[in-house]
Amino acid sequence: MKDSEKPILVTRSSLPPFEEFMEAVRPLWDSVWLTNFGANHEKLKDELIKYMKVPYVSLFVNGHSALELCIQALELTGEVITTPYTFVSTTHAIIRNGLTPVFCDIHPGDYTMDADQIEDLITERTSAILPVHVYGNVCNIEKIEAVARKHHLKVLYDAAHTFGETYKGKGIGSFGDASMFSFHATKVFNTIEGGAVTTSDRELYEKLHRLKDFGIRDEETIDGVGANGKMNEFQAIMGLCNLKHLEEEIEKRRLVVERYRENLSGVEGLKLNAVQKDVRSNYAYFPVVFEDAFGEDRNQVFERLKRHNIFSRKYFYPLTSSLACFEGRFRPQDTPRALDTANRVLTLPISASLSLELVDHICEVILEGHR
Ligand code: T4K
Repeated sequence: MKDSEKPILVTRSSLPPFEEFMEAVRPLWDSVWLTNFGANHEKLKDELIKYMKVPYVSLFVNGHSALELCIQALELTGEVITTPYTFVSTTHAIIRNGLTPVFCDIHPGDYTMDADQIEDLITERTSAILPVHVYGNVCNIEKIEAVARKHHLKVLYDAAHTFGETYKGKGIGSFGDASMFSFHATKVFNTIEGGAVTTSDRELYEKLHRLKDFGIRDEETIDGVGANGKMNEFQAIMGLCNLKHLEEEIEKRRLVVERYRENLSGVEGLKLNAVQKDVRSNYAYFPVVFEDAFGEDRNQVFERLKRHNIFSRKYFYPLTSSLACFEGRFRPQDTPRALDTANRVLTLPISASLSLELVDHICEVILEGHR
């Protein structure tokens, strides 16, 4: 297939040079140590502590297990205040721990949880706040943590989209009680599948270590009802190789975002993602909200892009509070901004390998729908 005939997908995994990965996996054929906290696992963990500017990094087989097990490790109970404007994993992790998600509406500027509405949702059953740095947009950390302190609540961030970001010069994973990151193939940094929890709390780190290894404390003592959430050596090697090229990859993404902004800024009815002060962005996603003034609605643009072989995505539609598996259980209309945004948003293709010419082409196709 010629390059010009290939579909343009919402993203494309970053891979290290083939030989680099093969050289790095070769020693496994001597050591025959494939998983259970091997040498590469330990090396990746050490490198991430430095890169992410956090005291502790616990690696996981994927981001979702990291989130589920972190909720368990924090011993949350009752209700957890969270956002419905996220990938299904966030809500599932709460429910699969036997807890009740209480949905807070989103901020109109950056689509993260509206911190001014949290206090109204607190009851005597609330044990934690679980906000999402959605699209890599950083939540209102100061306000969230002030509310949490006042009401003695835990804070666990779903930071799946914010790998490598900093806020006021601090690693984004250094806030709250803990943060969960995803290293899935579709993310800015990938270990094929993978994830991590970062924390400043040594006790929590040690507990997570045991819980992702079935709750094993030592060969004869299993004192936690854990699961298997361990990252294996092939994943860790992919991470070590990708980490070497990460700054380059983020810079390429920055150029893509800049080009989108040049093409789409100032178009009536098109709302582009917020540019946040004090944040070093990783350019994970490029969401665009189609307001009535644009002339065509989100679904029309989505379909027209498809006819041009361009596959944008409706991240995050539907809201997790309106998923079929929860039918009748939640009231999506109680978070009207989230509901409206989910009906209007498209995330446009973005990856380090997307050429600026293709960005121009995507924008031209979008703007055909502008009245
Ligand atoms: N919290 C939040 C806020 C999250 O967004 C996520 C995951 C999690 C928690 C859970 O973390 P993990 O357990 O996943 O580590 C994708 C990802 O599977 C998921 O990781 C991600 N969020 C979510 C937003 O998107 P899909 O089903 O939309 O991905 P898929 O398979 O359609 O892939 C999208 C595009 O990526 C493809 O069109 C092409 C490209 N791609 C995909 C794969 C799988 C590649 O280039 N290579 C690949 O190997 O869910």
